[in-house]
Amino acid sequence: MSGRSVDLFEESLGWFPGGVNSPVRAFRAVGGTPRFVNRGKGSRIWDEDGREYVDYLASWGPLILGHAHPDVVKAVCDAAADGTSFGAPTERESRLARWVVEAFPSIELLRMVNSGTEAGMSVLRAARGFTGRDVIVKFEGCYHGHSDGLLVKAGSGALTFGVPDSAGVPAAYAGLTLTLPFNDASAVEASFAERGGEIAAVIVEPIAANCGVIPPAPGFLECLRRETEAAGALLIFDEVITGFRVAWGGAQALYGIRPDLTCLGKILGGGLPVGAYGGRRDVMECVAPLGPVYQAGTLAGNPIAMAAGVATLEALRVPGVYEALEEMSARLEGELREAAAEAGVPVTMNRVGSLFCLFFTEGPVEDFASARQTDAGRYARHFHAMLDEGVNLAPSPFEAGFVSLAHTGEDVAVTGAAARRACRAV
Ligand code: KE4
Repeated sequence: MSGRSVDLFEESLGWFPGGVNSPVRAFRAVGGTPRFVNRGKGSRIWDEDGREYVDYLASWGPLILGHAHPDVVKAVCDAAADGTSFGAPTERESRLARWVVEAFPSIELLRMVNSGTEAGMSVLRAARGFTGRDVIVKFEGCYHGHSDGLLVKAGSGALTFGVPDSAGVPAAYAGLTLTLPFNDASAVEASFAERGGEIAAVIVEPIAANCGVIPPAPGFLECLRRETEAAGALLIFDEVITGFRVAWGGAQALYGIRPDLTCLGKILGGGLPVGAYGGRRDVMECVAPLGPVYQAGTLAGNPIAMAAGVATLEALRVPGVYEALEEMSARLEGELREAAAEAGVPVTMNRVGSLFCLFFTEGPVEDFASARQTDAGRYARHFHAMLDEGVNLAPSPFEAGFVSLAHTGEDVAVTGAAARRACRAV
């Protein structure tokens, strides 16, 4: 392959580890040269060589409205014209908080931060500060950002590169993180029976979306709610991906579970750096300057990012939005299933609303162990075949795909035709 992406990758390898500013962008799981993107509009992105793609990566989730949505662009430009940051409270932060609290009744008090990682890191500190306990429970294959206590048997890039326990995390620290199999209620009950009194919190992606997409098994989330309640531990839903994605009120609305704390990110910032954590008032009142749990950030609540988030959420409050996402996503699912079936390629497609993934295995895929059965080599070949056909998917078998409000029936038809050719090729 030649062209601008190759040249730019050559240069970026001289600046950044792996030539990227986030590992999953480096195509290490699928091979080849990452495409350098210079423009997006609606459901499409263009690379530096002028090639156009139907995009289902959506910047790993934030762009539920599609790229360069006019309302978001206008909001960002208008906010920027008033100044980019003041280090002082602004009304824009409250405007975004208003929509968060409307969408998530479990969030009585929240704090804006700059990423999902900061949200995950901070929410754990608040949980430990509130309970006075040290042990955290997480689930294999779930990813909650790259803070030390959470990089234990993590998902996403950590899983893809087989380093679920990152170097640099002190064993003493990792030892405070108990990792259980996702969707295994009996393992949760056994751990609480044995160590319930030590557990500060359980943190979970209510729909696991960093080991491919795995919905919660019936009763699993209810088990987490019951066991944490009984043990005086806190239940934390990491809704960085699912928040505003699978429903206006996220997975907690979809499954009717009220967590004690929630992490948000991605869609919340509409493509700009925003994360948030929040929940029960009594817990959040432990956070500085009210209480002894310290957490801070120069650009937290940044007015430009807040403006992008407000514009995004206001577009999502329009009646019928989630029905439209469901309808287009179901059409895409049909096309991808048919393409694989016609080519005799065994696939399992897991989907919740506009959040989906394709496993190259007979399936079903209902837990981490079965997700790992996916044929990573076939995934990589399919990824490149689709890329060559002008369809951009996640460059890793252990990630998710996203349909936006900008995707049209034409996009889905183009994707289906590309998938028929790609499945035959793999
Ligand atoms: P960020 O720090 O990347 O904003 O958010 C961390 C995070 C927290 N919680 C969940 C459920 C997440 O999925 C993420 C980040 N997701 C990955 C991809 N699945 C971001 C892509 C990347 O690392 O570049």
